[in-house]
Amino acid sequence: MNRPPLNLLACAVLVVLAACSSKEQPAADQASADQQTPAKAKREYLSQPLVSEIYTADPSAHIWDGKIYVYPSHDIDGTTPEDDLGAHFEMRDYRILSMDKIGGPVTLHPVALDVSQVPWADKQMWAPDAAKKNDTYFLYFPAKDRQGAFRIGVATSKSPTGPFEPRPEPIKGSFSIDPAVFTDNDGRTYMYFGGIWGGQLQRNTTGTYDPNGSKTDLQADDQPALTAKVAALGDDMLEFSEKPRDVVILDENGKPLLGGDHDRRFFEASWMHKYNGKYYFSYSTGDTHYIVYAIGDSPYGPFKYTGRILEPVEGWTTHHSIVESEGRWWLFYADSQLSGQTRLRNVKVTELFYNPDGTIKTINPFVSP
Ligand code: FUB
Repeated sequence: MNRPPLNLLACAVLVVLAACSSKEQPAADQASADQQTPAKAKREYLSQPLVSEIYTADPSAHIWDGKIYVYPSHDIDGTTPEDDLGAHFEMRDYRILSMDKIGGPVTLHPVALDVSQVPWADKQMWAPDAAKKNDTYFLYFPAKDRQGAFRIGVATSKSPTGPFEPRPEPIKGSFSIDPAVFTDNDGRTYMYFGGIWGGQLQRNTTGTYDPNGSKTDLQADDQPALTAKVAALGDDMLEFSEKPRDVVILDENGKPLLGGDHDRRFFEASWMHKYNGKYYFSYSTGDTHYIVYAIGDSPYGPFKYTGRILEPVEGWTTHHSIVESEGRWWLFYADSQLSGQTRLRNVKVTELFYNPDGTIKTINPFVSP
């Protein structure tokens, strides 16, 4: 029997392959995928990871004695499957980054605090922040206790890069995640904190952690949204000096943002900075992936929702901090550029610009084509 010519065989194989692939993907999806793939492949990141030796996220930046210190989470490649409550963020320790100037070499310091050193903490050392008072540095960090409730702990050191010595108990009256500590010009220090869903704010509405409380905020779309908390710290920087109160974020009509307003309502990742005498409270909208901000006249608020700082990055989460260095403003943030995986992030920095009216120019984490 005559064999068919090779080019005919090749054509037949191609036809079969094409038929198989069109069975896996509907034609419309295939067309849109074809349109998206080249664009996605061409996407260029606005900035590059600060370090690639380890995975880092949640960068809280501070400038002390002319040097820039970044306090990030240290992401690890754990085995827990991804869920809506962030069980896959299994971090166990903190390592600090420092640099003399933005754009210069970055030093990755050794472990500053490990979960095994913290008597009350069980797991999930999430987004930290730091503060300095006199000659002491304070590291504030959330972790789950043995009941599975997030609390916020504090550890001290004489060096900004640690090692830090943890207090034996969490801060009294603390709950939830993502502490961000801000010292005002009058020397008073405030902690902003909280996060919904995995951050458990919706399980702390009565003042006591309810392990059976709701997993999300999705049941209360027409109610004022759950929001961040703020409390002043005492002179020793180790405890709250008052009961935490709500960080109220108002819409354009002076009404609190509603739970259903997912593009604007608070989710997690509080930060506070001051610009031209105004207080800028910024945060992540979580499931819609924006970093947004609201402006107020007092560190307690209320704050008026003003706009977006950062459009969605690659990956599910981002988390930020804003600092001024040598007269320029910088946004530290994180994405998943190095790994392509939500649980393994890397911190970055880019310049942030204000408009003459004090609003912030929205940043696209990708270079526009
Ligand atoms: O890194 C764990 C959690 O993911 C943080 O606490 C949140 O802000 C989000 O970045």
